[in-house]
Amino acid sequence: MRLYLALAVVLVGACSTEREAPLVATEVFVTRPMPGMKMSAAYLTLTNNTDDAIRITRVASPQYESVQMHESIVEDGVARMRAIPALEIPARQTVALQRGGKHLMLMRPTAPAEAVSLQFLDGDTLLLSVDAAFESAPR
Ligand SMILES: [Cu+2]
Repeated sequence: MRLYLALAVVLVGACSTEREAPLVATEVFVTRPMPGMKMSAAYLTLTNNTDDAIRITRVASPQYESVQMHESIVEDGVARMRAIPALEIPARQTVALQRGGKHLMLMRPTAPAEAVSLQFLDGDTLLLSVDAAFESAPR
């Protein structure tokens, strides 16, 4: 019985450590570049587990020359994207970056890669680093 309890504590401990990381990314994936295009989009869900808003002012990736935070908007009936200067995740909230909404634009790959590492920063402070796989088939 004692052993079971100890195991349960370890398991719960591992889970809550994961859950209690200040900023957590889930459902991360990167689109394969469209033919002839040197850009991909990245989608993910970001959860802020702290009591303060988290502000992402910059995203970087070693596999791309540039990463921009974008927002899809409809202007005069035309769908467009525009760069957003920062992404704020309110305290204890989740923000989804998804098709038709906010997303990351990965521009100009530096080398062929099968995985993409994304670094989320506030100024020069690294908030989170995640590895993402390309989605298996283009949609
Ligand atoms: Cu975009």
